[in-house]
Amino acid sequence: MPIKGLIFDAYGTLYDVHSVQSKTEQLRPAKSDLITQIWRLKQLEYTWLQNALQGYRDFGFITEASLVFALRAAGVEPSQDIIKSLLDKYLDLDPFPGRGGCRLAILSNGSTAMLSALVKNSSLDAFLDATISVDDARKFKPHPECYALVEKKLGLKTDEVLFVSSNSFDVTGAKHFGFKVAWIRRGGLAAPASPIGPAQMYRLLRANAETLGYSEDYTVAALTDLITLL
Ligand code: LAC
Repeated sequence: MPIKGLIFDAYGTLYDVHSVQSKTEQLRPAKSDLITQIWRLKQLEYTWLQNALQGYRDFGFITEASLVFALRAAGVEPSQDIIKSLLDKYLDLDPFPGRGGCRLAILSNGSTAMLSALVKNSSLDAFLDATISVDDARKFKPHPECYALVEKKLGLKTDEVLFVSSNSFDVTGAKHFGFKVAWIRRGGLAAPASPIGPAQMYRLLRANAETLGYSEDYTVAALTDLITLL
């Protein structure tokens, strides 16, 4: 089947979640890397925990709860000012460069409110046919009901979709669901120098391929390389 739709993950794929570091640097320079990395690790962990609990609280709640965890873990008092300033940055993350008759859409763990702010603030809304939030499934990726939203919302069959993500757990989930998958491999690490810091730890855990046997169909280095697949 020809590919009729390109469906993108948002956080980490179209938007750089680590761009919050510009704010953590301003607020707590000595703890900036630690807060930034723990925040994202814990945010995803909380989505999986919520799925396992079979309860749903949207990504805005998860993002704030994981931020409070990260601040406390880094020894920083989670004041309302710090929390607000960092959550505001989450609605205006830096987009990665590069975009590209396929339909283009986002399928993200982000809540409807978070995603509409994000695509508007980055002007990506003009390029997208749809921005699909897992809010409608009340589960987080990699739950199959999340990926099933693509057919419900866009009428695209599973084999008409190329799903694009830099998050290796999302590659596993999308492949398990049946999509063709392109993995954007951003900075995986094989043999880091020792000792390593929080950013290297993050890359070791999240930027290397998962080993559960659901391998991607294509690996690219950047969004701009996707054009070679179409
Ligand atoms: C998303 C998370 C997985 O955008 O980054 O869905």
